[in-house]
Amino acid sequence: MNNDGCETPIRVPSAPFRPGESASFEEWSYSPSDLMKPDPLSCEPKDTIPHSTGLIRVLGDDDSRSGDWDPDISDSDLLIGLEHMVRLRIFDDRMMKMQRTGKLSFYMRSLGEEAVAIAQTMALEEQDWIFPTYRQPGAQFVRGRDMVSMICHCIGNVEDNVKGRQMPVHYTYREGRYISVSSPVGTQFSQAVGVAMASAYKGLDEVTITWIGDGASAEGDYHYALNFASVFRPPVILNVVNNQWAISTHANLASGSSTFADRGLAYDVPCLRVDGNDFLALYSVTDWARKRASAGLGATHIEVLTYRAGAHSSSDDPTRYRPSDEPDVWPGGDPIHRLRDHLISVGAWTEEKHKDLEDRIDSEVMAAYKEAVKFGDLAQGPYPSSDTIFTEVYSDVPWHLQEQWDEMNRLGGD
Ligand SMILES: Cc1ncc(C[n+]2csc(CCOP(=O)(O)OP(=O)(O)O)c2C)c(N)n1
Ligand SMILES: [Mg+2]
Repeated sequence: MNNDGCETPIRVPSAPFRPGESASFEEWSYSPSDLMKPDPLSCEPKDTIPHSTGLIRVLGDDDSRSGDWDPDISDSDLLIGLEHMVRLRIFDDRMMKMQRTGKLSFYMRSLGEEAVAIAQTMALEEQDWIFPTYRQPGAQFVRGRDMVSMICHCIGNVEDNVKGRQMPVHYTYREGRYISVSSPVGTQFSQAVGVAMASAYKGLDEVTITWIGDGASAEGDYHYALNFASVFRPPVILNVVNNQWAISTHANLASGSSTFADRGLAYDVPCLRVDGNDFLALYSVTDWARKRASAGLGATHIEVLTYRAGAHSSSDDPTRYRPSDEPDVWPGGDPIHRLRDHLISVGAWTEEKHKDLEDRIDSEVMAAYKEAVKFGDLAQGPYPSSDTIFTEVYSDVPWHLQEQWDEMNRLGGD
């Protein structure tokens, strides 16, 4: 039977819960002590079979950190990570409000997924390349991007570093080796493998990290990337962020495998499945994968198990396709609360300090917005000059574009 109750010769998985139903997930039985950490320098792909079907965790349900995967990271660095996550959440909240009041044309939040890019980028070296999706803007905070410049991009004003050529949130940050987010989803995966191959060819200690969504991992780009990673063993970290949804399509339509992680085993690449709301576990698996990559042992394939707690984008209404209580019953909890509660439990943080941090960051975001609109707002501009349509792609503008450029000027383009 398919979803409509008709006999069908093919299996068409339906989402486990739809609006009006009550969502529930099985309690996670995975604990930090379940999985040992293999030596990254001698581990064979087949040694990671348990890691691709289980779940690597460090932060337990009692807020403590433990297990073989507990990484070498200090409380002071964890506090930096916590601050970046809080900054991203507040930035997202404010920008979404700007979108709702007509000050931005479009926006996408990372709600519930803040730990992913922030923990993983913190585990890298600064020369490493980042090939993100729109759900990893947090990596830019780790790499030091100024919030004013991010807002200028989202508005598309004269200070937008990509001059209005990209959708909002599809950032480019050259100084941070953060490669332009692609609107056609999935393209970054094979590009990342290519760049990693180039780094290896040049003999540089540069690792490339990339992410793809569960939905986009059903595309060919994902498999091309894995195949090249399997054959050439470049220094690349390939993450599939399984946040359960691809807009309104459930993750179960993107893969028939038991987990997203274990698909990489067929390509003879080590595979890890990690609790994506556990900052410490994310840091740990990325550090492990980087050590292998840097030692010339090739790619690691990681499923980041998480939940997209918000709407897909400002154009989406998830109450149309999933129960409204579903985000609340996700067993992975909230990544910010989990790290905050851990740091409080070891005496490195307090509720009061957390509240002060939120207030300080909220003021920071509002000050950044006021600064950004000095370079133009959505309604009034100024916007990048129309001449920039023709610049910065070719060093010598080809004749057919020059003709169009001249015509635009004749017709009175700005
Ligand atoms: C090649 C391509 N197909 C379709 C789209 C439209 N689209 C944009 S995002 C998206 C869902 C992606 O879901 P997923 O890969 O799970 O990432 P998530 O949004 O959950 O992070 C789709 C279908 C697109 N941008 N590019
Ligand atoms: Mg998804």
